[in-house]
Amino acid sequence: MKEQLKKISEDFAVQIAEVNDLTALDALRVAFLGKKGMMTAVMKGMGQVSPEERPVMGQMANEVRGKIEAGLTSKLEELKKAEMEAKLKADTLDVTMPGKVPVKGSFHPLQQVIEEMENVFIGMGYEIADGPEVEYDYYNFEALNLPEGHPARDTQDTFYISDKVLLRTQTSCVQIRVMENKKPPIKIICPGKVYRSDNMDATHSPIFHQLEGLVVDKGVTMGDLKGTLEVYAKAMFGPETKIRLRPHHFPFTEPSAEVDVSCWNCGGEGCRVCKGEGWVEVLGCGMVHPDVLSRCGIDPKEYSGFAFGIGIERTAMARFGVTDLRQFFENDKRFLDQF
Ligand code: 2NM
Repeated sequence: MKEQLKKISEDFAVQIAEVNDLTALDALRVAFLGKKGMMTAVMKGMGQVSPEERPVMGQMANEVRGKIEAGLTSKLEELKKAEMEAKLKADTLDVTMPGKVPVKGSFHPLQQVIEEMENVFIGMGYEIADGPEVEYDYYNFEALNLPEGHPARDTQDTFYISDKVLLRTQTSCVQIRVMENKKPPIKIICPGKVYRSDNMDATHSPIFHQLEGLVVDKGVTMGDLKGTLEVYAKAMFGPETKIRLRPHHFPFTEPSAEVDVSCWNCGGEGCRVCKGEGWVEVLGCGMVHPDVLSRCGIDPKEYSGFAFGIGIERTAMARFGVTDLRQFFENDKRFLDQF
């Protein structure tokens, strides 16, 4: 038995040295200390040992078992430590590596122009109103003095959803809805998308953007309109900018006018931007037609109002020197990155 224990002890010393993972370690534990393991077999033979020798053998067996247990424990710790070290090494953070610079986006040039315009009018006390892009024929045309068969409807041919439902051709429908629902004073701007069944070219698009303004109160005059547009023009095109109103016709305003600003490029001398004119047309406006007011439940004898409509694309083309409107809709990053 003594020989047997000595052999077990030596075998264990050799085999534990070769273990280098947890599975092998467990297999070794089972082989030496398990129920069917070598130590158990030795202990079973203890009954055959003479009573004198038994305490000596017992002590020796305990020593061998203790040595095996200690060997297994220290190997386990060694393996765990190695595993942790490997993990730490793999997770190393190199703080000297160059950082990743996040790609910073920017607002679309049309959105930039819309926000600039909004800020000018917010500064004059206007509120922003919006409404549906899919509209009733009534709000888009009829309420604005454009009954069925009116020749001006041809210049605003749009996309019909049904007989009475269409894609709005201007944002004026939002203003009609506001006038129907709110008593004056009214002081609003309506920026948004509008639709016309035009073919795409350098100056036309079936989808474009407008910002329309509306003021209704007691005693609102054409002078108020002109002063308002002067503030707008100076803010958008520079403090030296002059404006001029040319008589025009819109069915929903009377009188109506088209508005030119002195050329921001040459100051009025005449250049490529203003095509030698010294002036550039930037918007349409007028005093809200009394029939439009009364149709919305506003008494034209008590109240008057002015309105104006500004084309966003056109203003953005002027502002950024863009000559082809299609570039705003193509989403070519090389174009957009310039703004
Ligand atoms: C323009 C030109 C002139 C306009 C009129 C109205 C409303 F709803 F009050 F009648 N909203 N917008 C108007 C007037 C729009 O765009 C060139």
